[in-house]
Amino acid sequence: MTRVAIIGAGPSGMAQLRSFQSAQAKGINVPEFVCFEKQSDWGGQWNYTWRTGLDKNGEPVHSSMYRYLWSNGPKEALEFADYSFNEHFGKAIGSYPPREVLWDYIKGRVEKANVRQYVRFNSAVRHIEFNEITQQFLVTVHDYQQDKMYSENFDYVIVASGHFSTPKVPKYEGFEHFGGRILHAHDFRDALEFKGKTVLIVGSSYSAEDIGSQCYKYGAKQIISCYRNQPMGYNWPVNWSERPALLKVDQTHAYFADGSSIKVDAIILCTGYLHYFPFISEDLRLKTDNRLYPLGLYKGVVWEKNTKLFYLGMQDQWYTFNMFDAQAWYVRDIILGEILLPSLTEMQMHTQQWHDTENAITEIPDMYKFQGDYIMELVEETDYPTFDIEAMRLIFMEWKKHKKQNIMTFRDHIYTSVITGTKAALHHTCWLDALDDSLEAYLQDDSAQQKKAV
Ligand code: FAD
Ligand code: NA7
Repeated sequence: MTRVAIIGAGPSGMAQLRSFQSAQAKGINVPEFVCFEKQSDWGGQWNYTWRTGLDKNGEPVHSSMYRYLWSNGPKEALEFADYSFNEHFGKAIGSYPPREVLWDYIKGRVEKANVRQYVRFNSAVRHIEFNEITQQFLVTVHDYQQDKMYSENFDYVIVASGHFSTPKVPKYEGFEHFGGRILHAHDFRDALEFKGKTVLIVGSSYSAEDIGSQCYKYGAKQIISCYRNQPMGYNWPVNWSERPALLKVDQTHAYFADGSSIKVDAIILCTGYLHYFPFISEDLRLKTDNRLYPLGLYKGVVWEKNTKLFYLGMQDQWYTFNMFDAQAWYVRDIILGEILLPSLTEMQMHTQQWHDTENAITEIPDMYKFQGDYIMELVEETDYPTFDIEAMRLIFMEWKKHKKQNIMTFRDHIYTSVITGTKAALHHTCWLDALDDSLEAYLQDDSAQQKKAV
């Protein structure tokens, strides 16, 4: 029987499981699929751990998420087309749920689909190589439950191991002598650690914006963020300022490209992540920076030089869960023989065109359009329920506008679901005041609290 290995049970791997199960439910014969997950539960980044460094098995800790993390984009732009928020929660909720609430939602769909049985947990994939003679992959796994290594053959491999876990760590003069804590965003867990402190944030993208906002919300004395290219440029609170590039530090101070310096207590490097796949043989390994259309992947998923290998979720992400779905359904249909691939040259030309189009983008809103168009190109080729991507693009435009208006209140806005037409409910507490972000606190009866509109 044809065998498919899925590496990782984060949202991308879970989408792949659901895609096979949905075909099965329609009476279609699907291959045997096995998902290997190195953690003891599914959810990938959304499966929070307080640990940093190594996990209980000695594997690098995967999740970079932290306490009090709320969705950084509207949930209406990431909703599954086949499993709505309404279906899961049975009522309208706010548009920017905390991590635990989104984790619950992702799990709800795959629990309903009953696909947990296909996941081998505590199983870290150690090595994947392709045998030209048998035309199969040999996948070597460390099963931590039995503490044994074993290898199995598969006809297809789908890599869904994520790319926001291996920190990109720049080096600055003086780091060895700095008297405070230096950490990468990957190891940031609890903003309360920085209460009353002056924090330097290096970087100007999502982690910088959100970790700085966390520190502000939980009582940091002062925040300085610095950029090497573009400032984030929001209307920051009075105790948050942006400076140009960091040049060096000494035991107490940070020095910037504009000649200024300031005493800081801690430095958080929000400098991004590496696409890192040490478990894949060199010839099959994706090498890319964090971008919307990496080279080497036809339709963003097919490894052009060996079309039995696929990568899911390797793009920089405006869209997330519904993009992973579009990819998973598309990959499934290639494996099922429903979609036929063109020649290598045609695939490469197609990829190059999209890659060049991405390179020509100068405005952020064009990125929403670009990724939306990409998703629709995949959706149209499968039976994944189609949805109004243009309506989602408009939600992103609103989101951007709200962030510009006030970076500390954008999460208090609500949107209408593109999937169900349901308007989100105003959350009972403003984001800045909502210090308890547990599932229970978030879903508690709204009438007990005073609603505050923006
Ligand atoms: P991951 O979630 O990274 O899952 C990959 C899985 O593969 C993990 O479970 C991991 O344990 C497993 N794995 C890795 N290597 C191996 C191996 N060798 N063997 C076996 N298993 C392995 N997205 C949003 O939509 N909204 C947000 O608000 C948001 N906030 C974010 C905040 C942070 C700090 C980060 C880092 C990301 C955020 N994201 C957000 C993006 C997030 O990456 C995606 O939502 C999503 O988790 C990606 O899913 P994935 O399955 O591709 O990868
Ligand atoms: P991103 O989005 O890849 O951004 C990385 C940031 O780090 C970006 O601003 C970079 O600046 C900056 N960077 C990278 N290297 C350096 C050095 N050497 N010095 C200074 N600044 C540097 O990663 P994030 O962690 O913000 O976001 C990843 C995901 O996590 C995202 O999907 C979110 O949802 C959460 P540049 O712009 O290149 O000048």
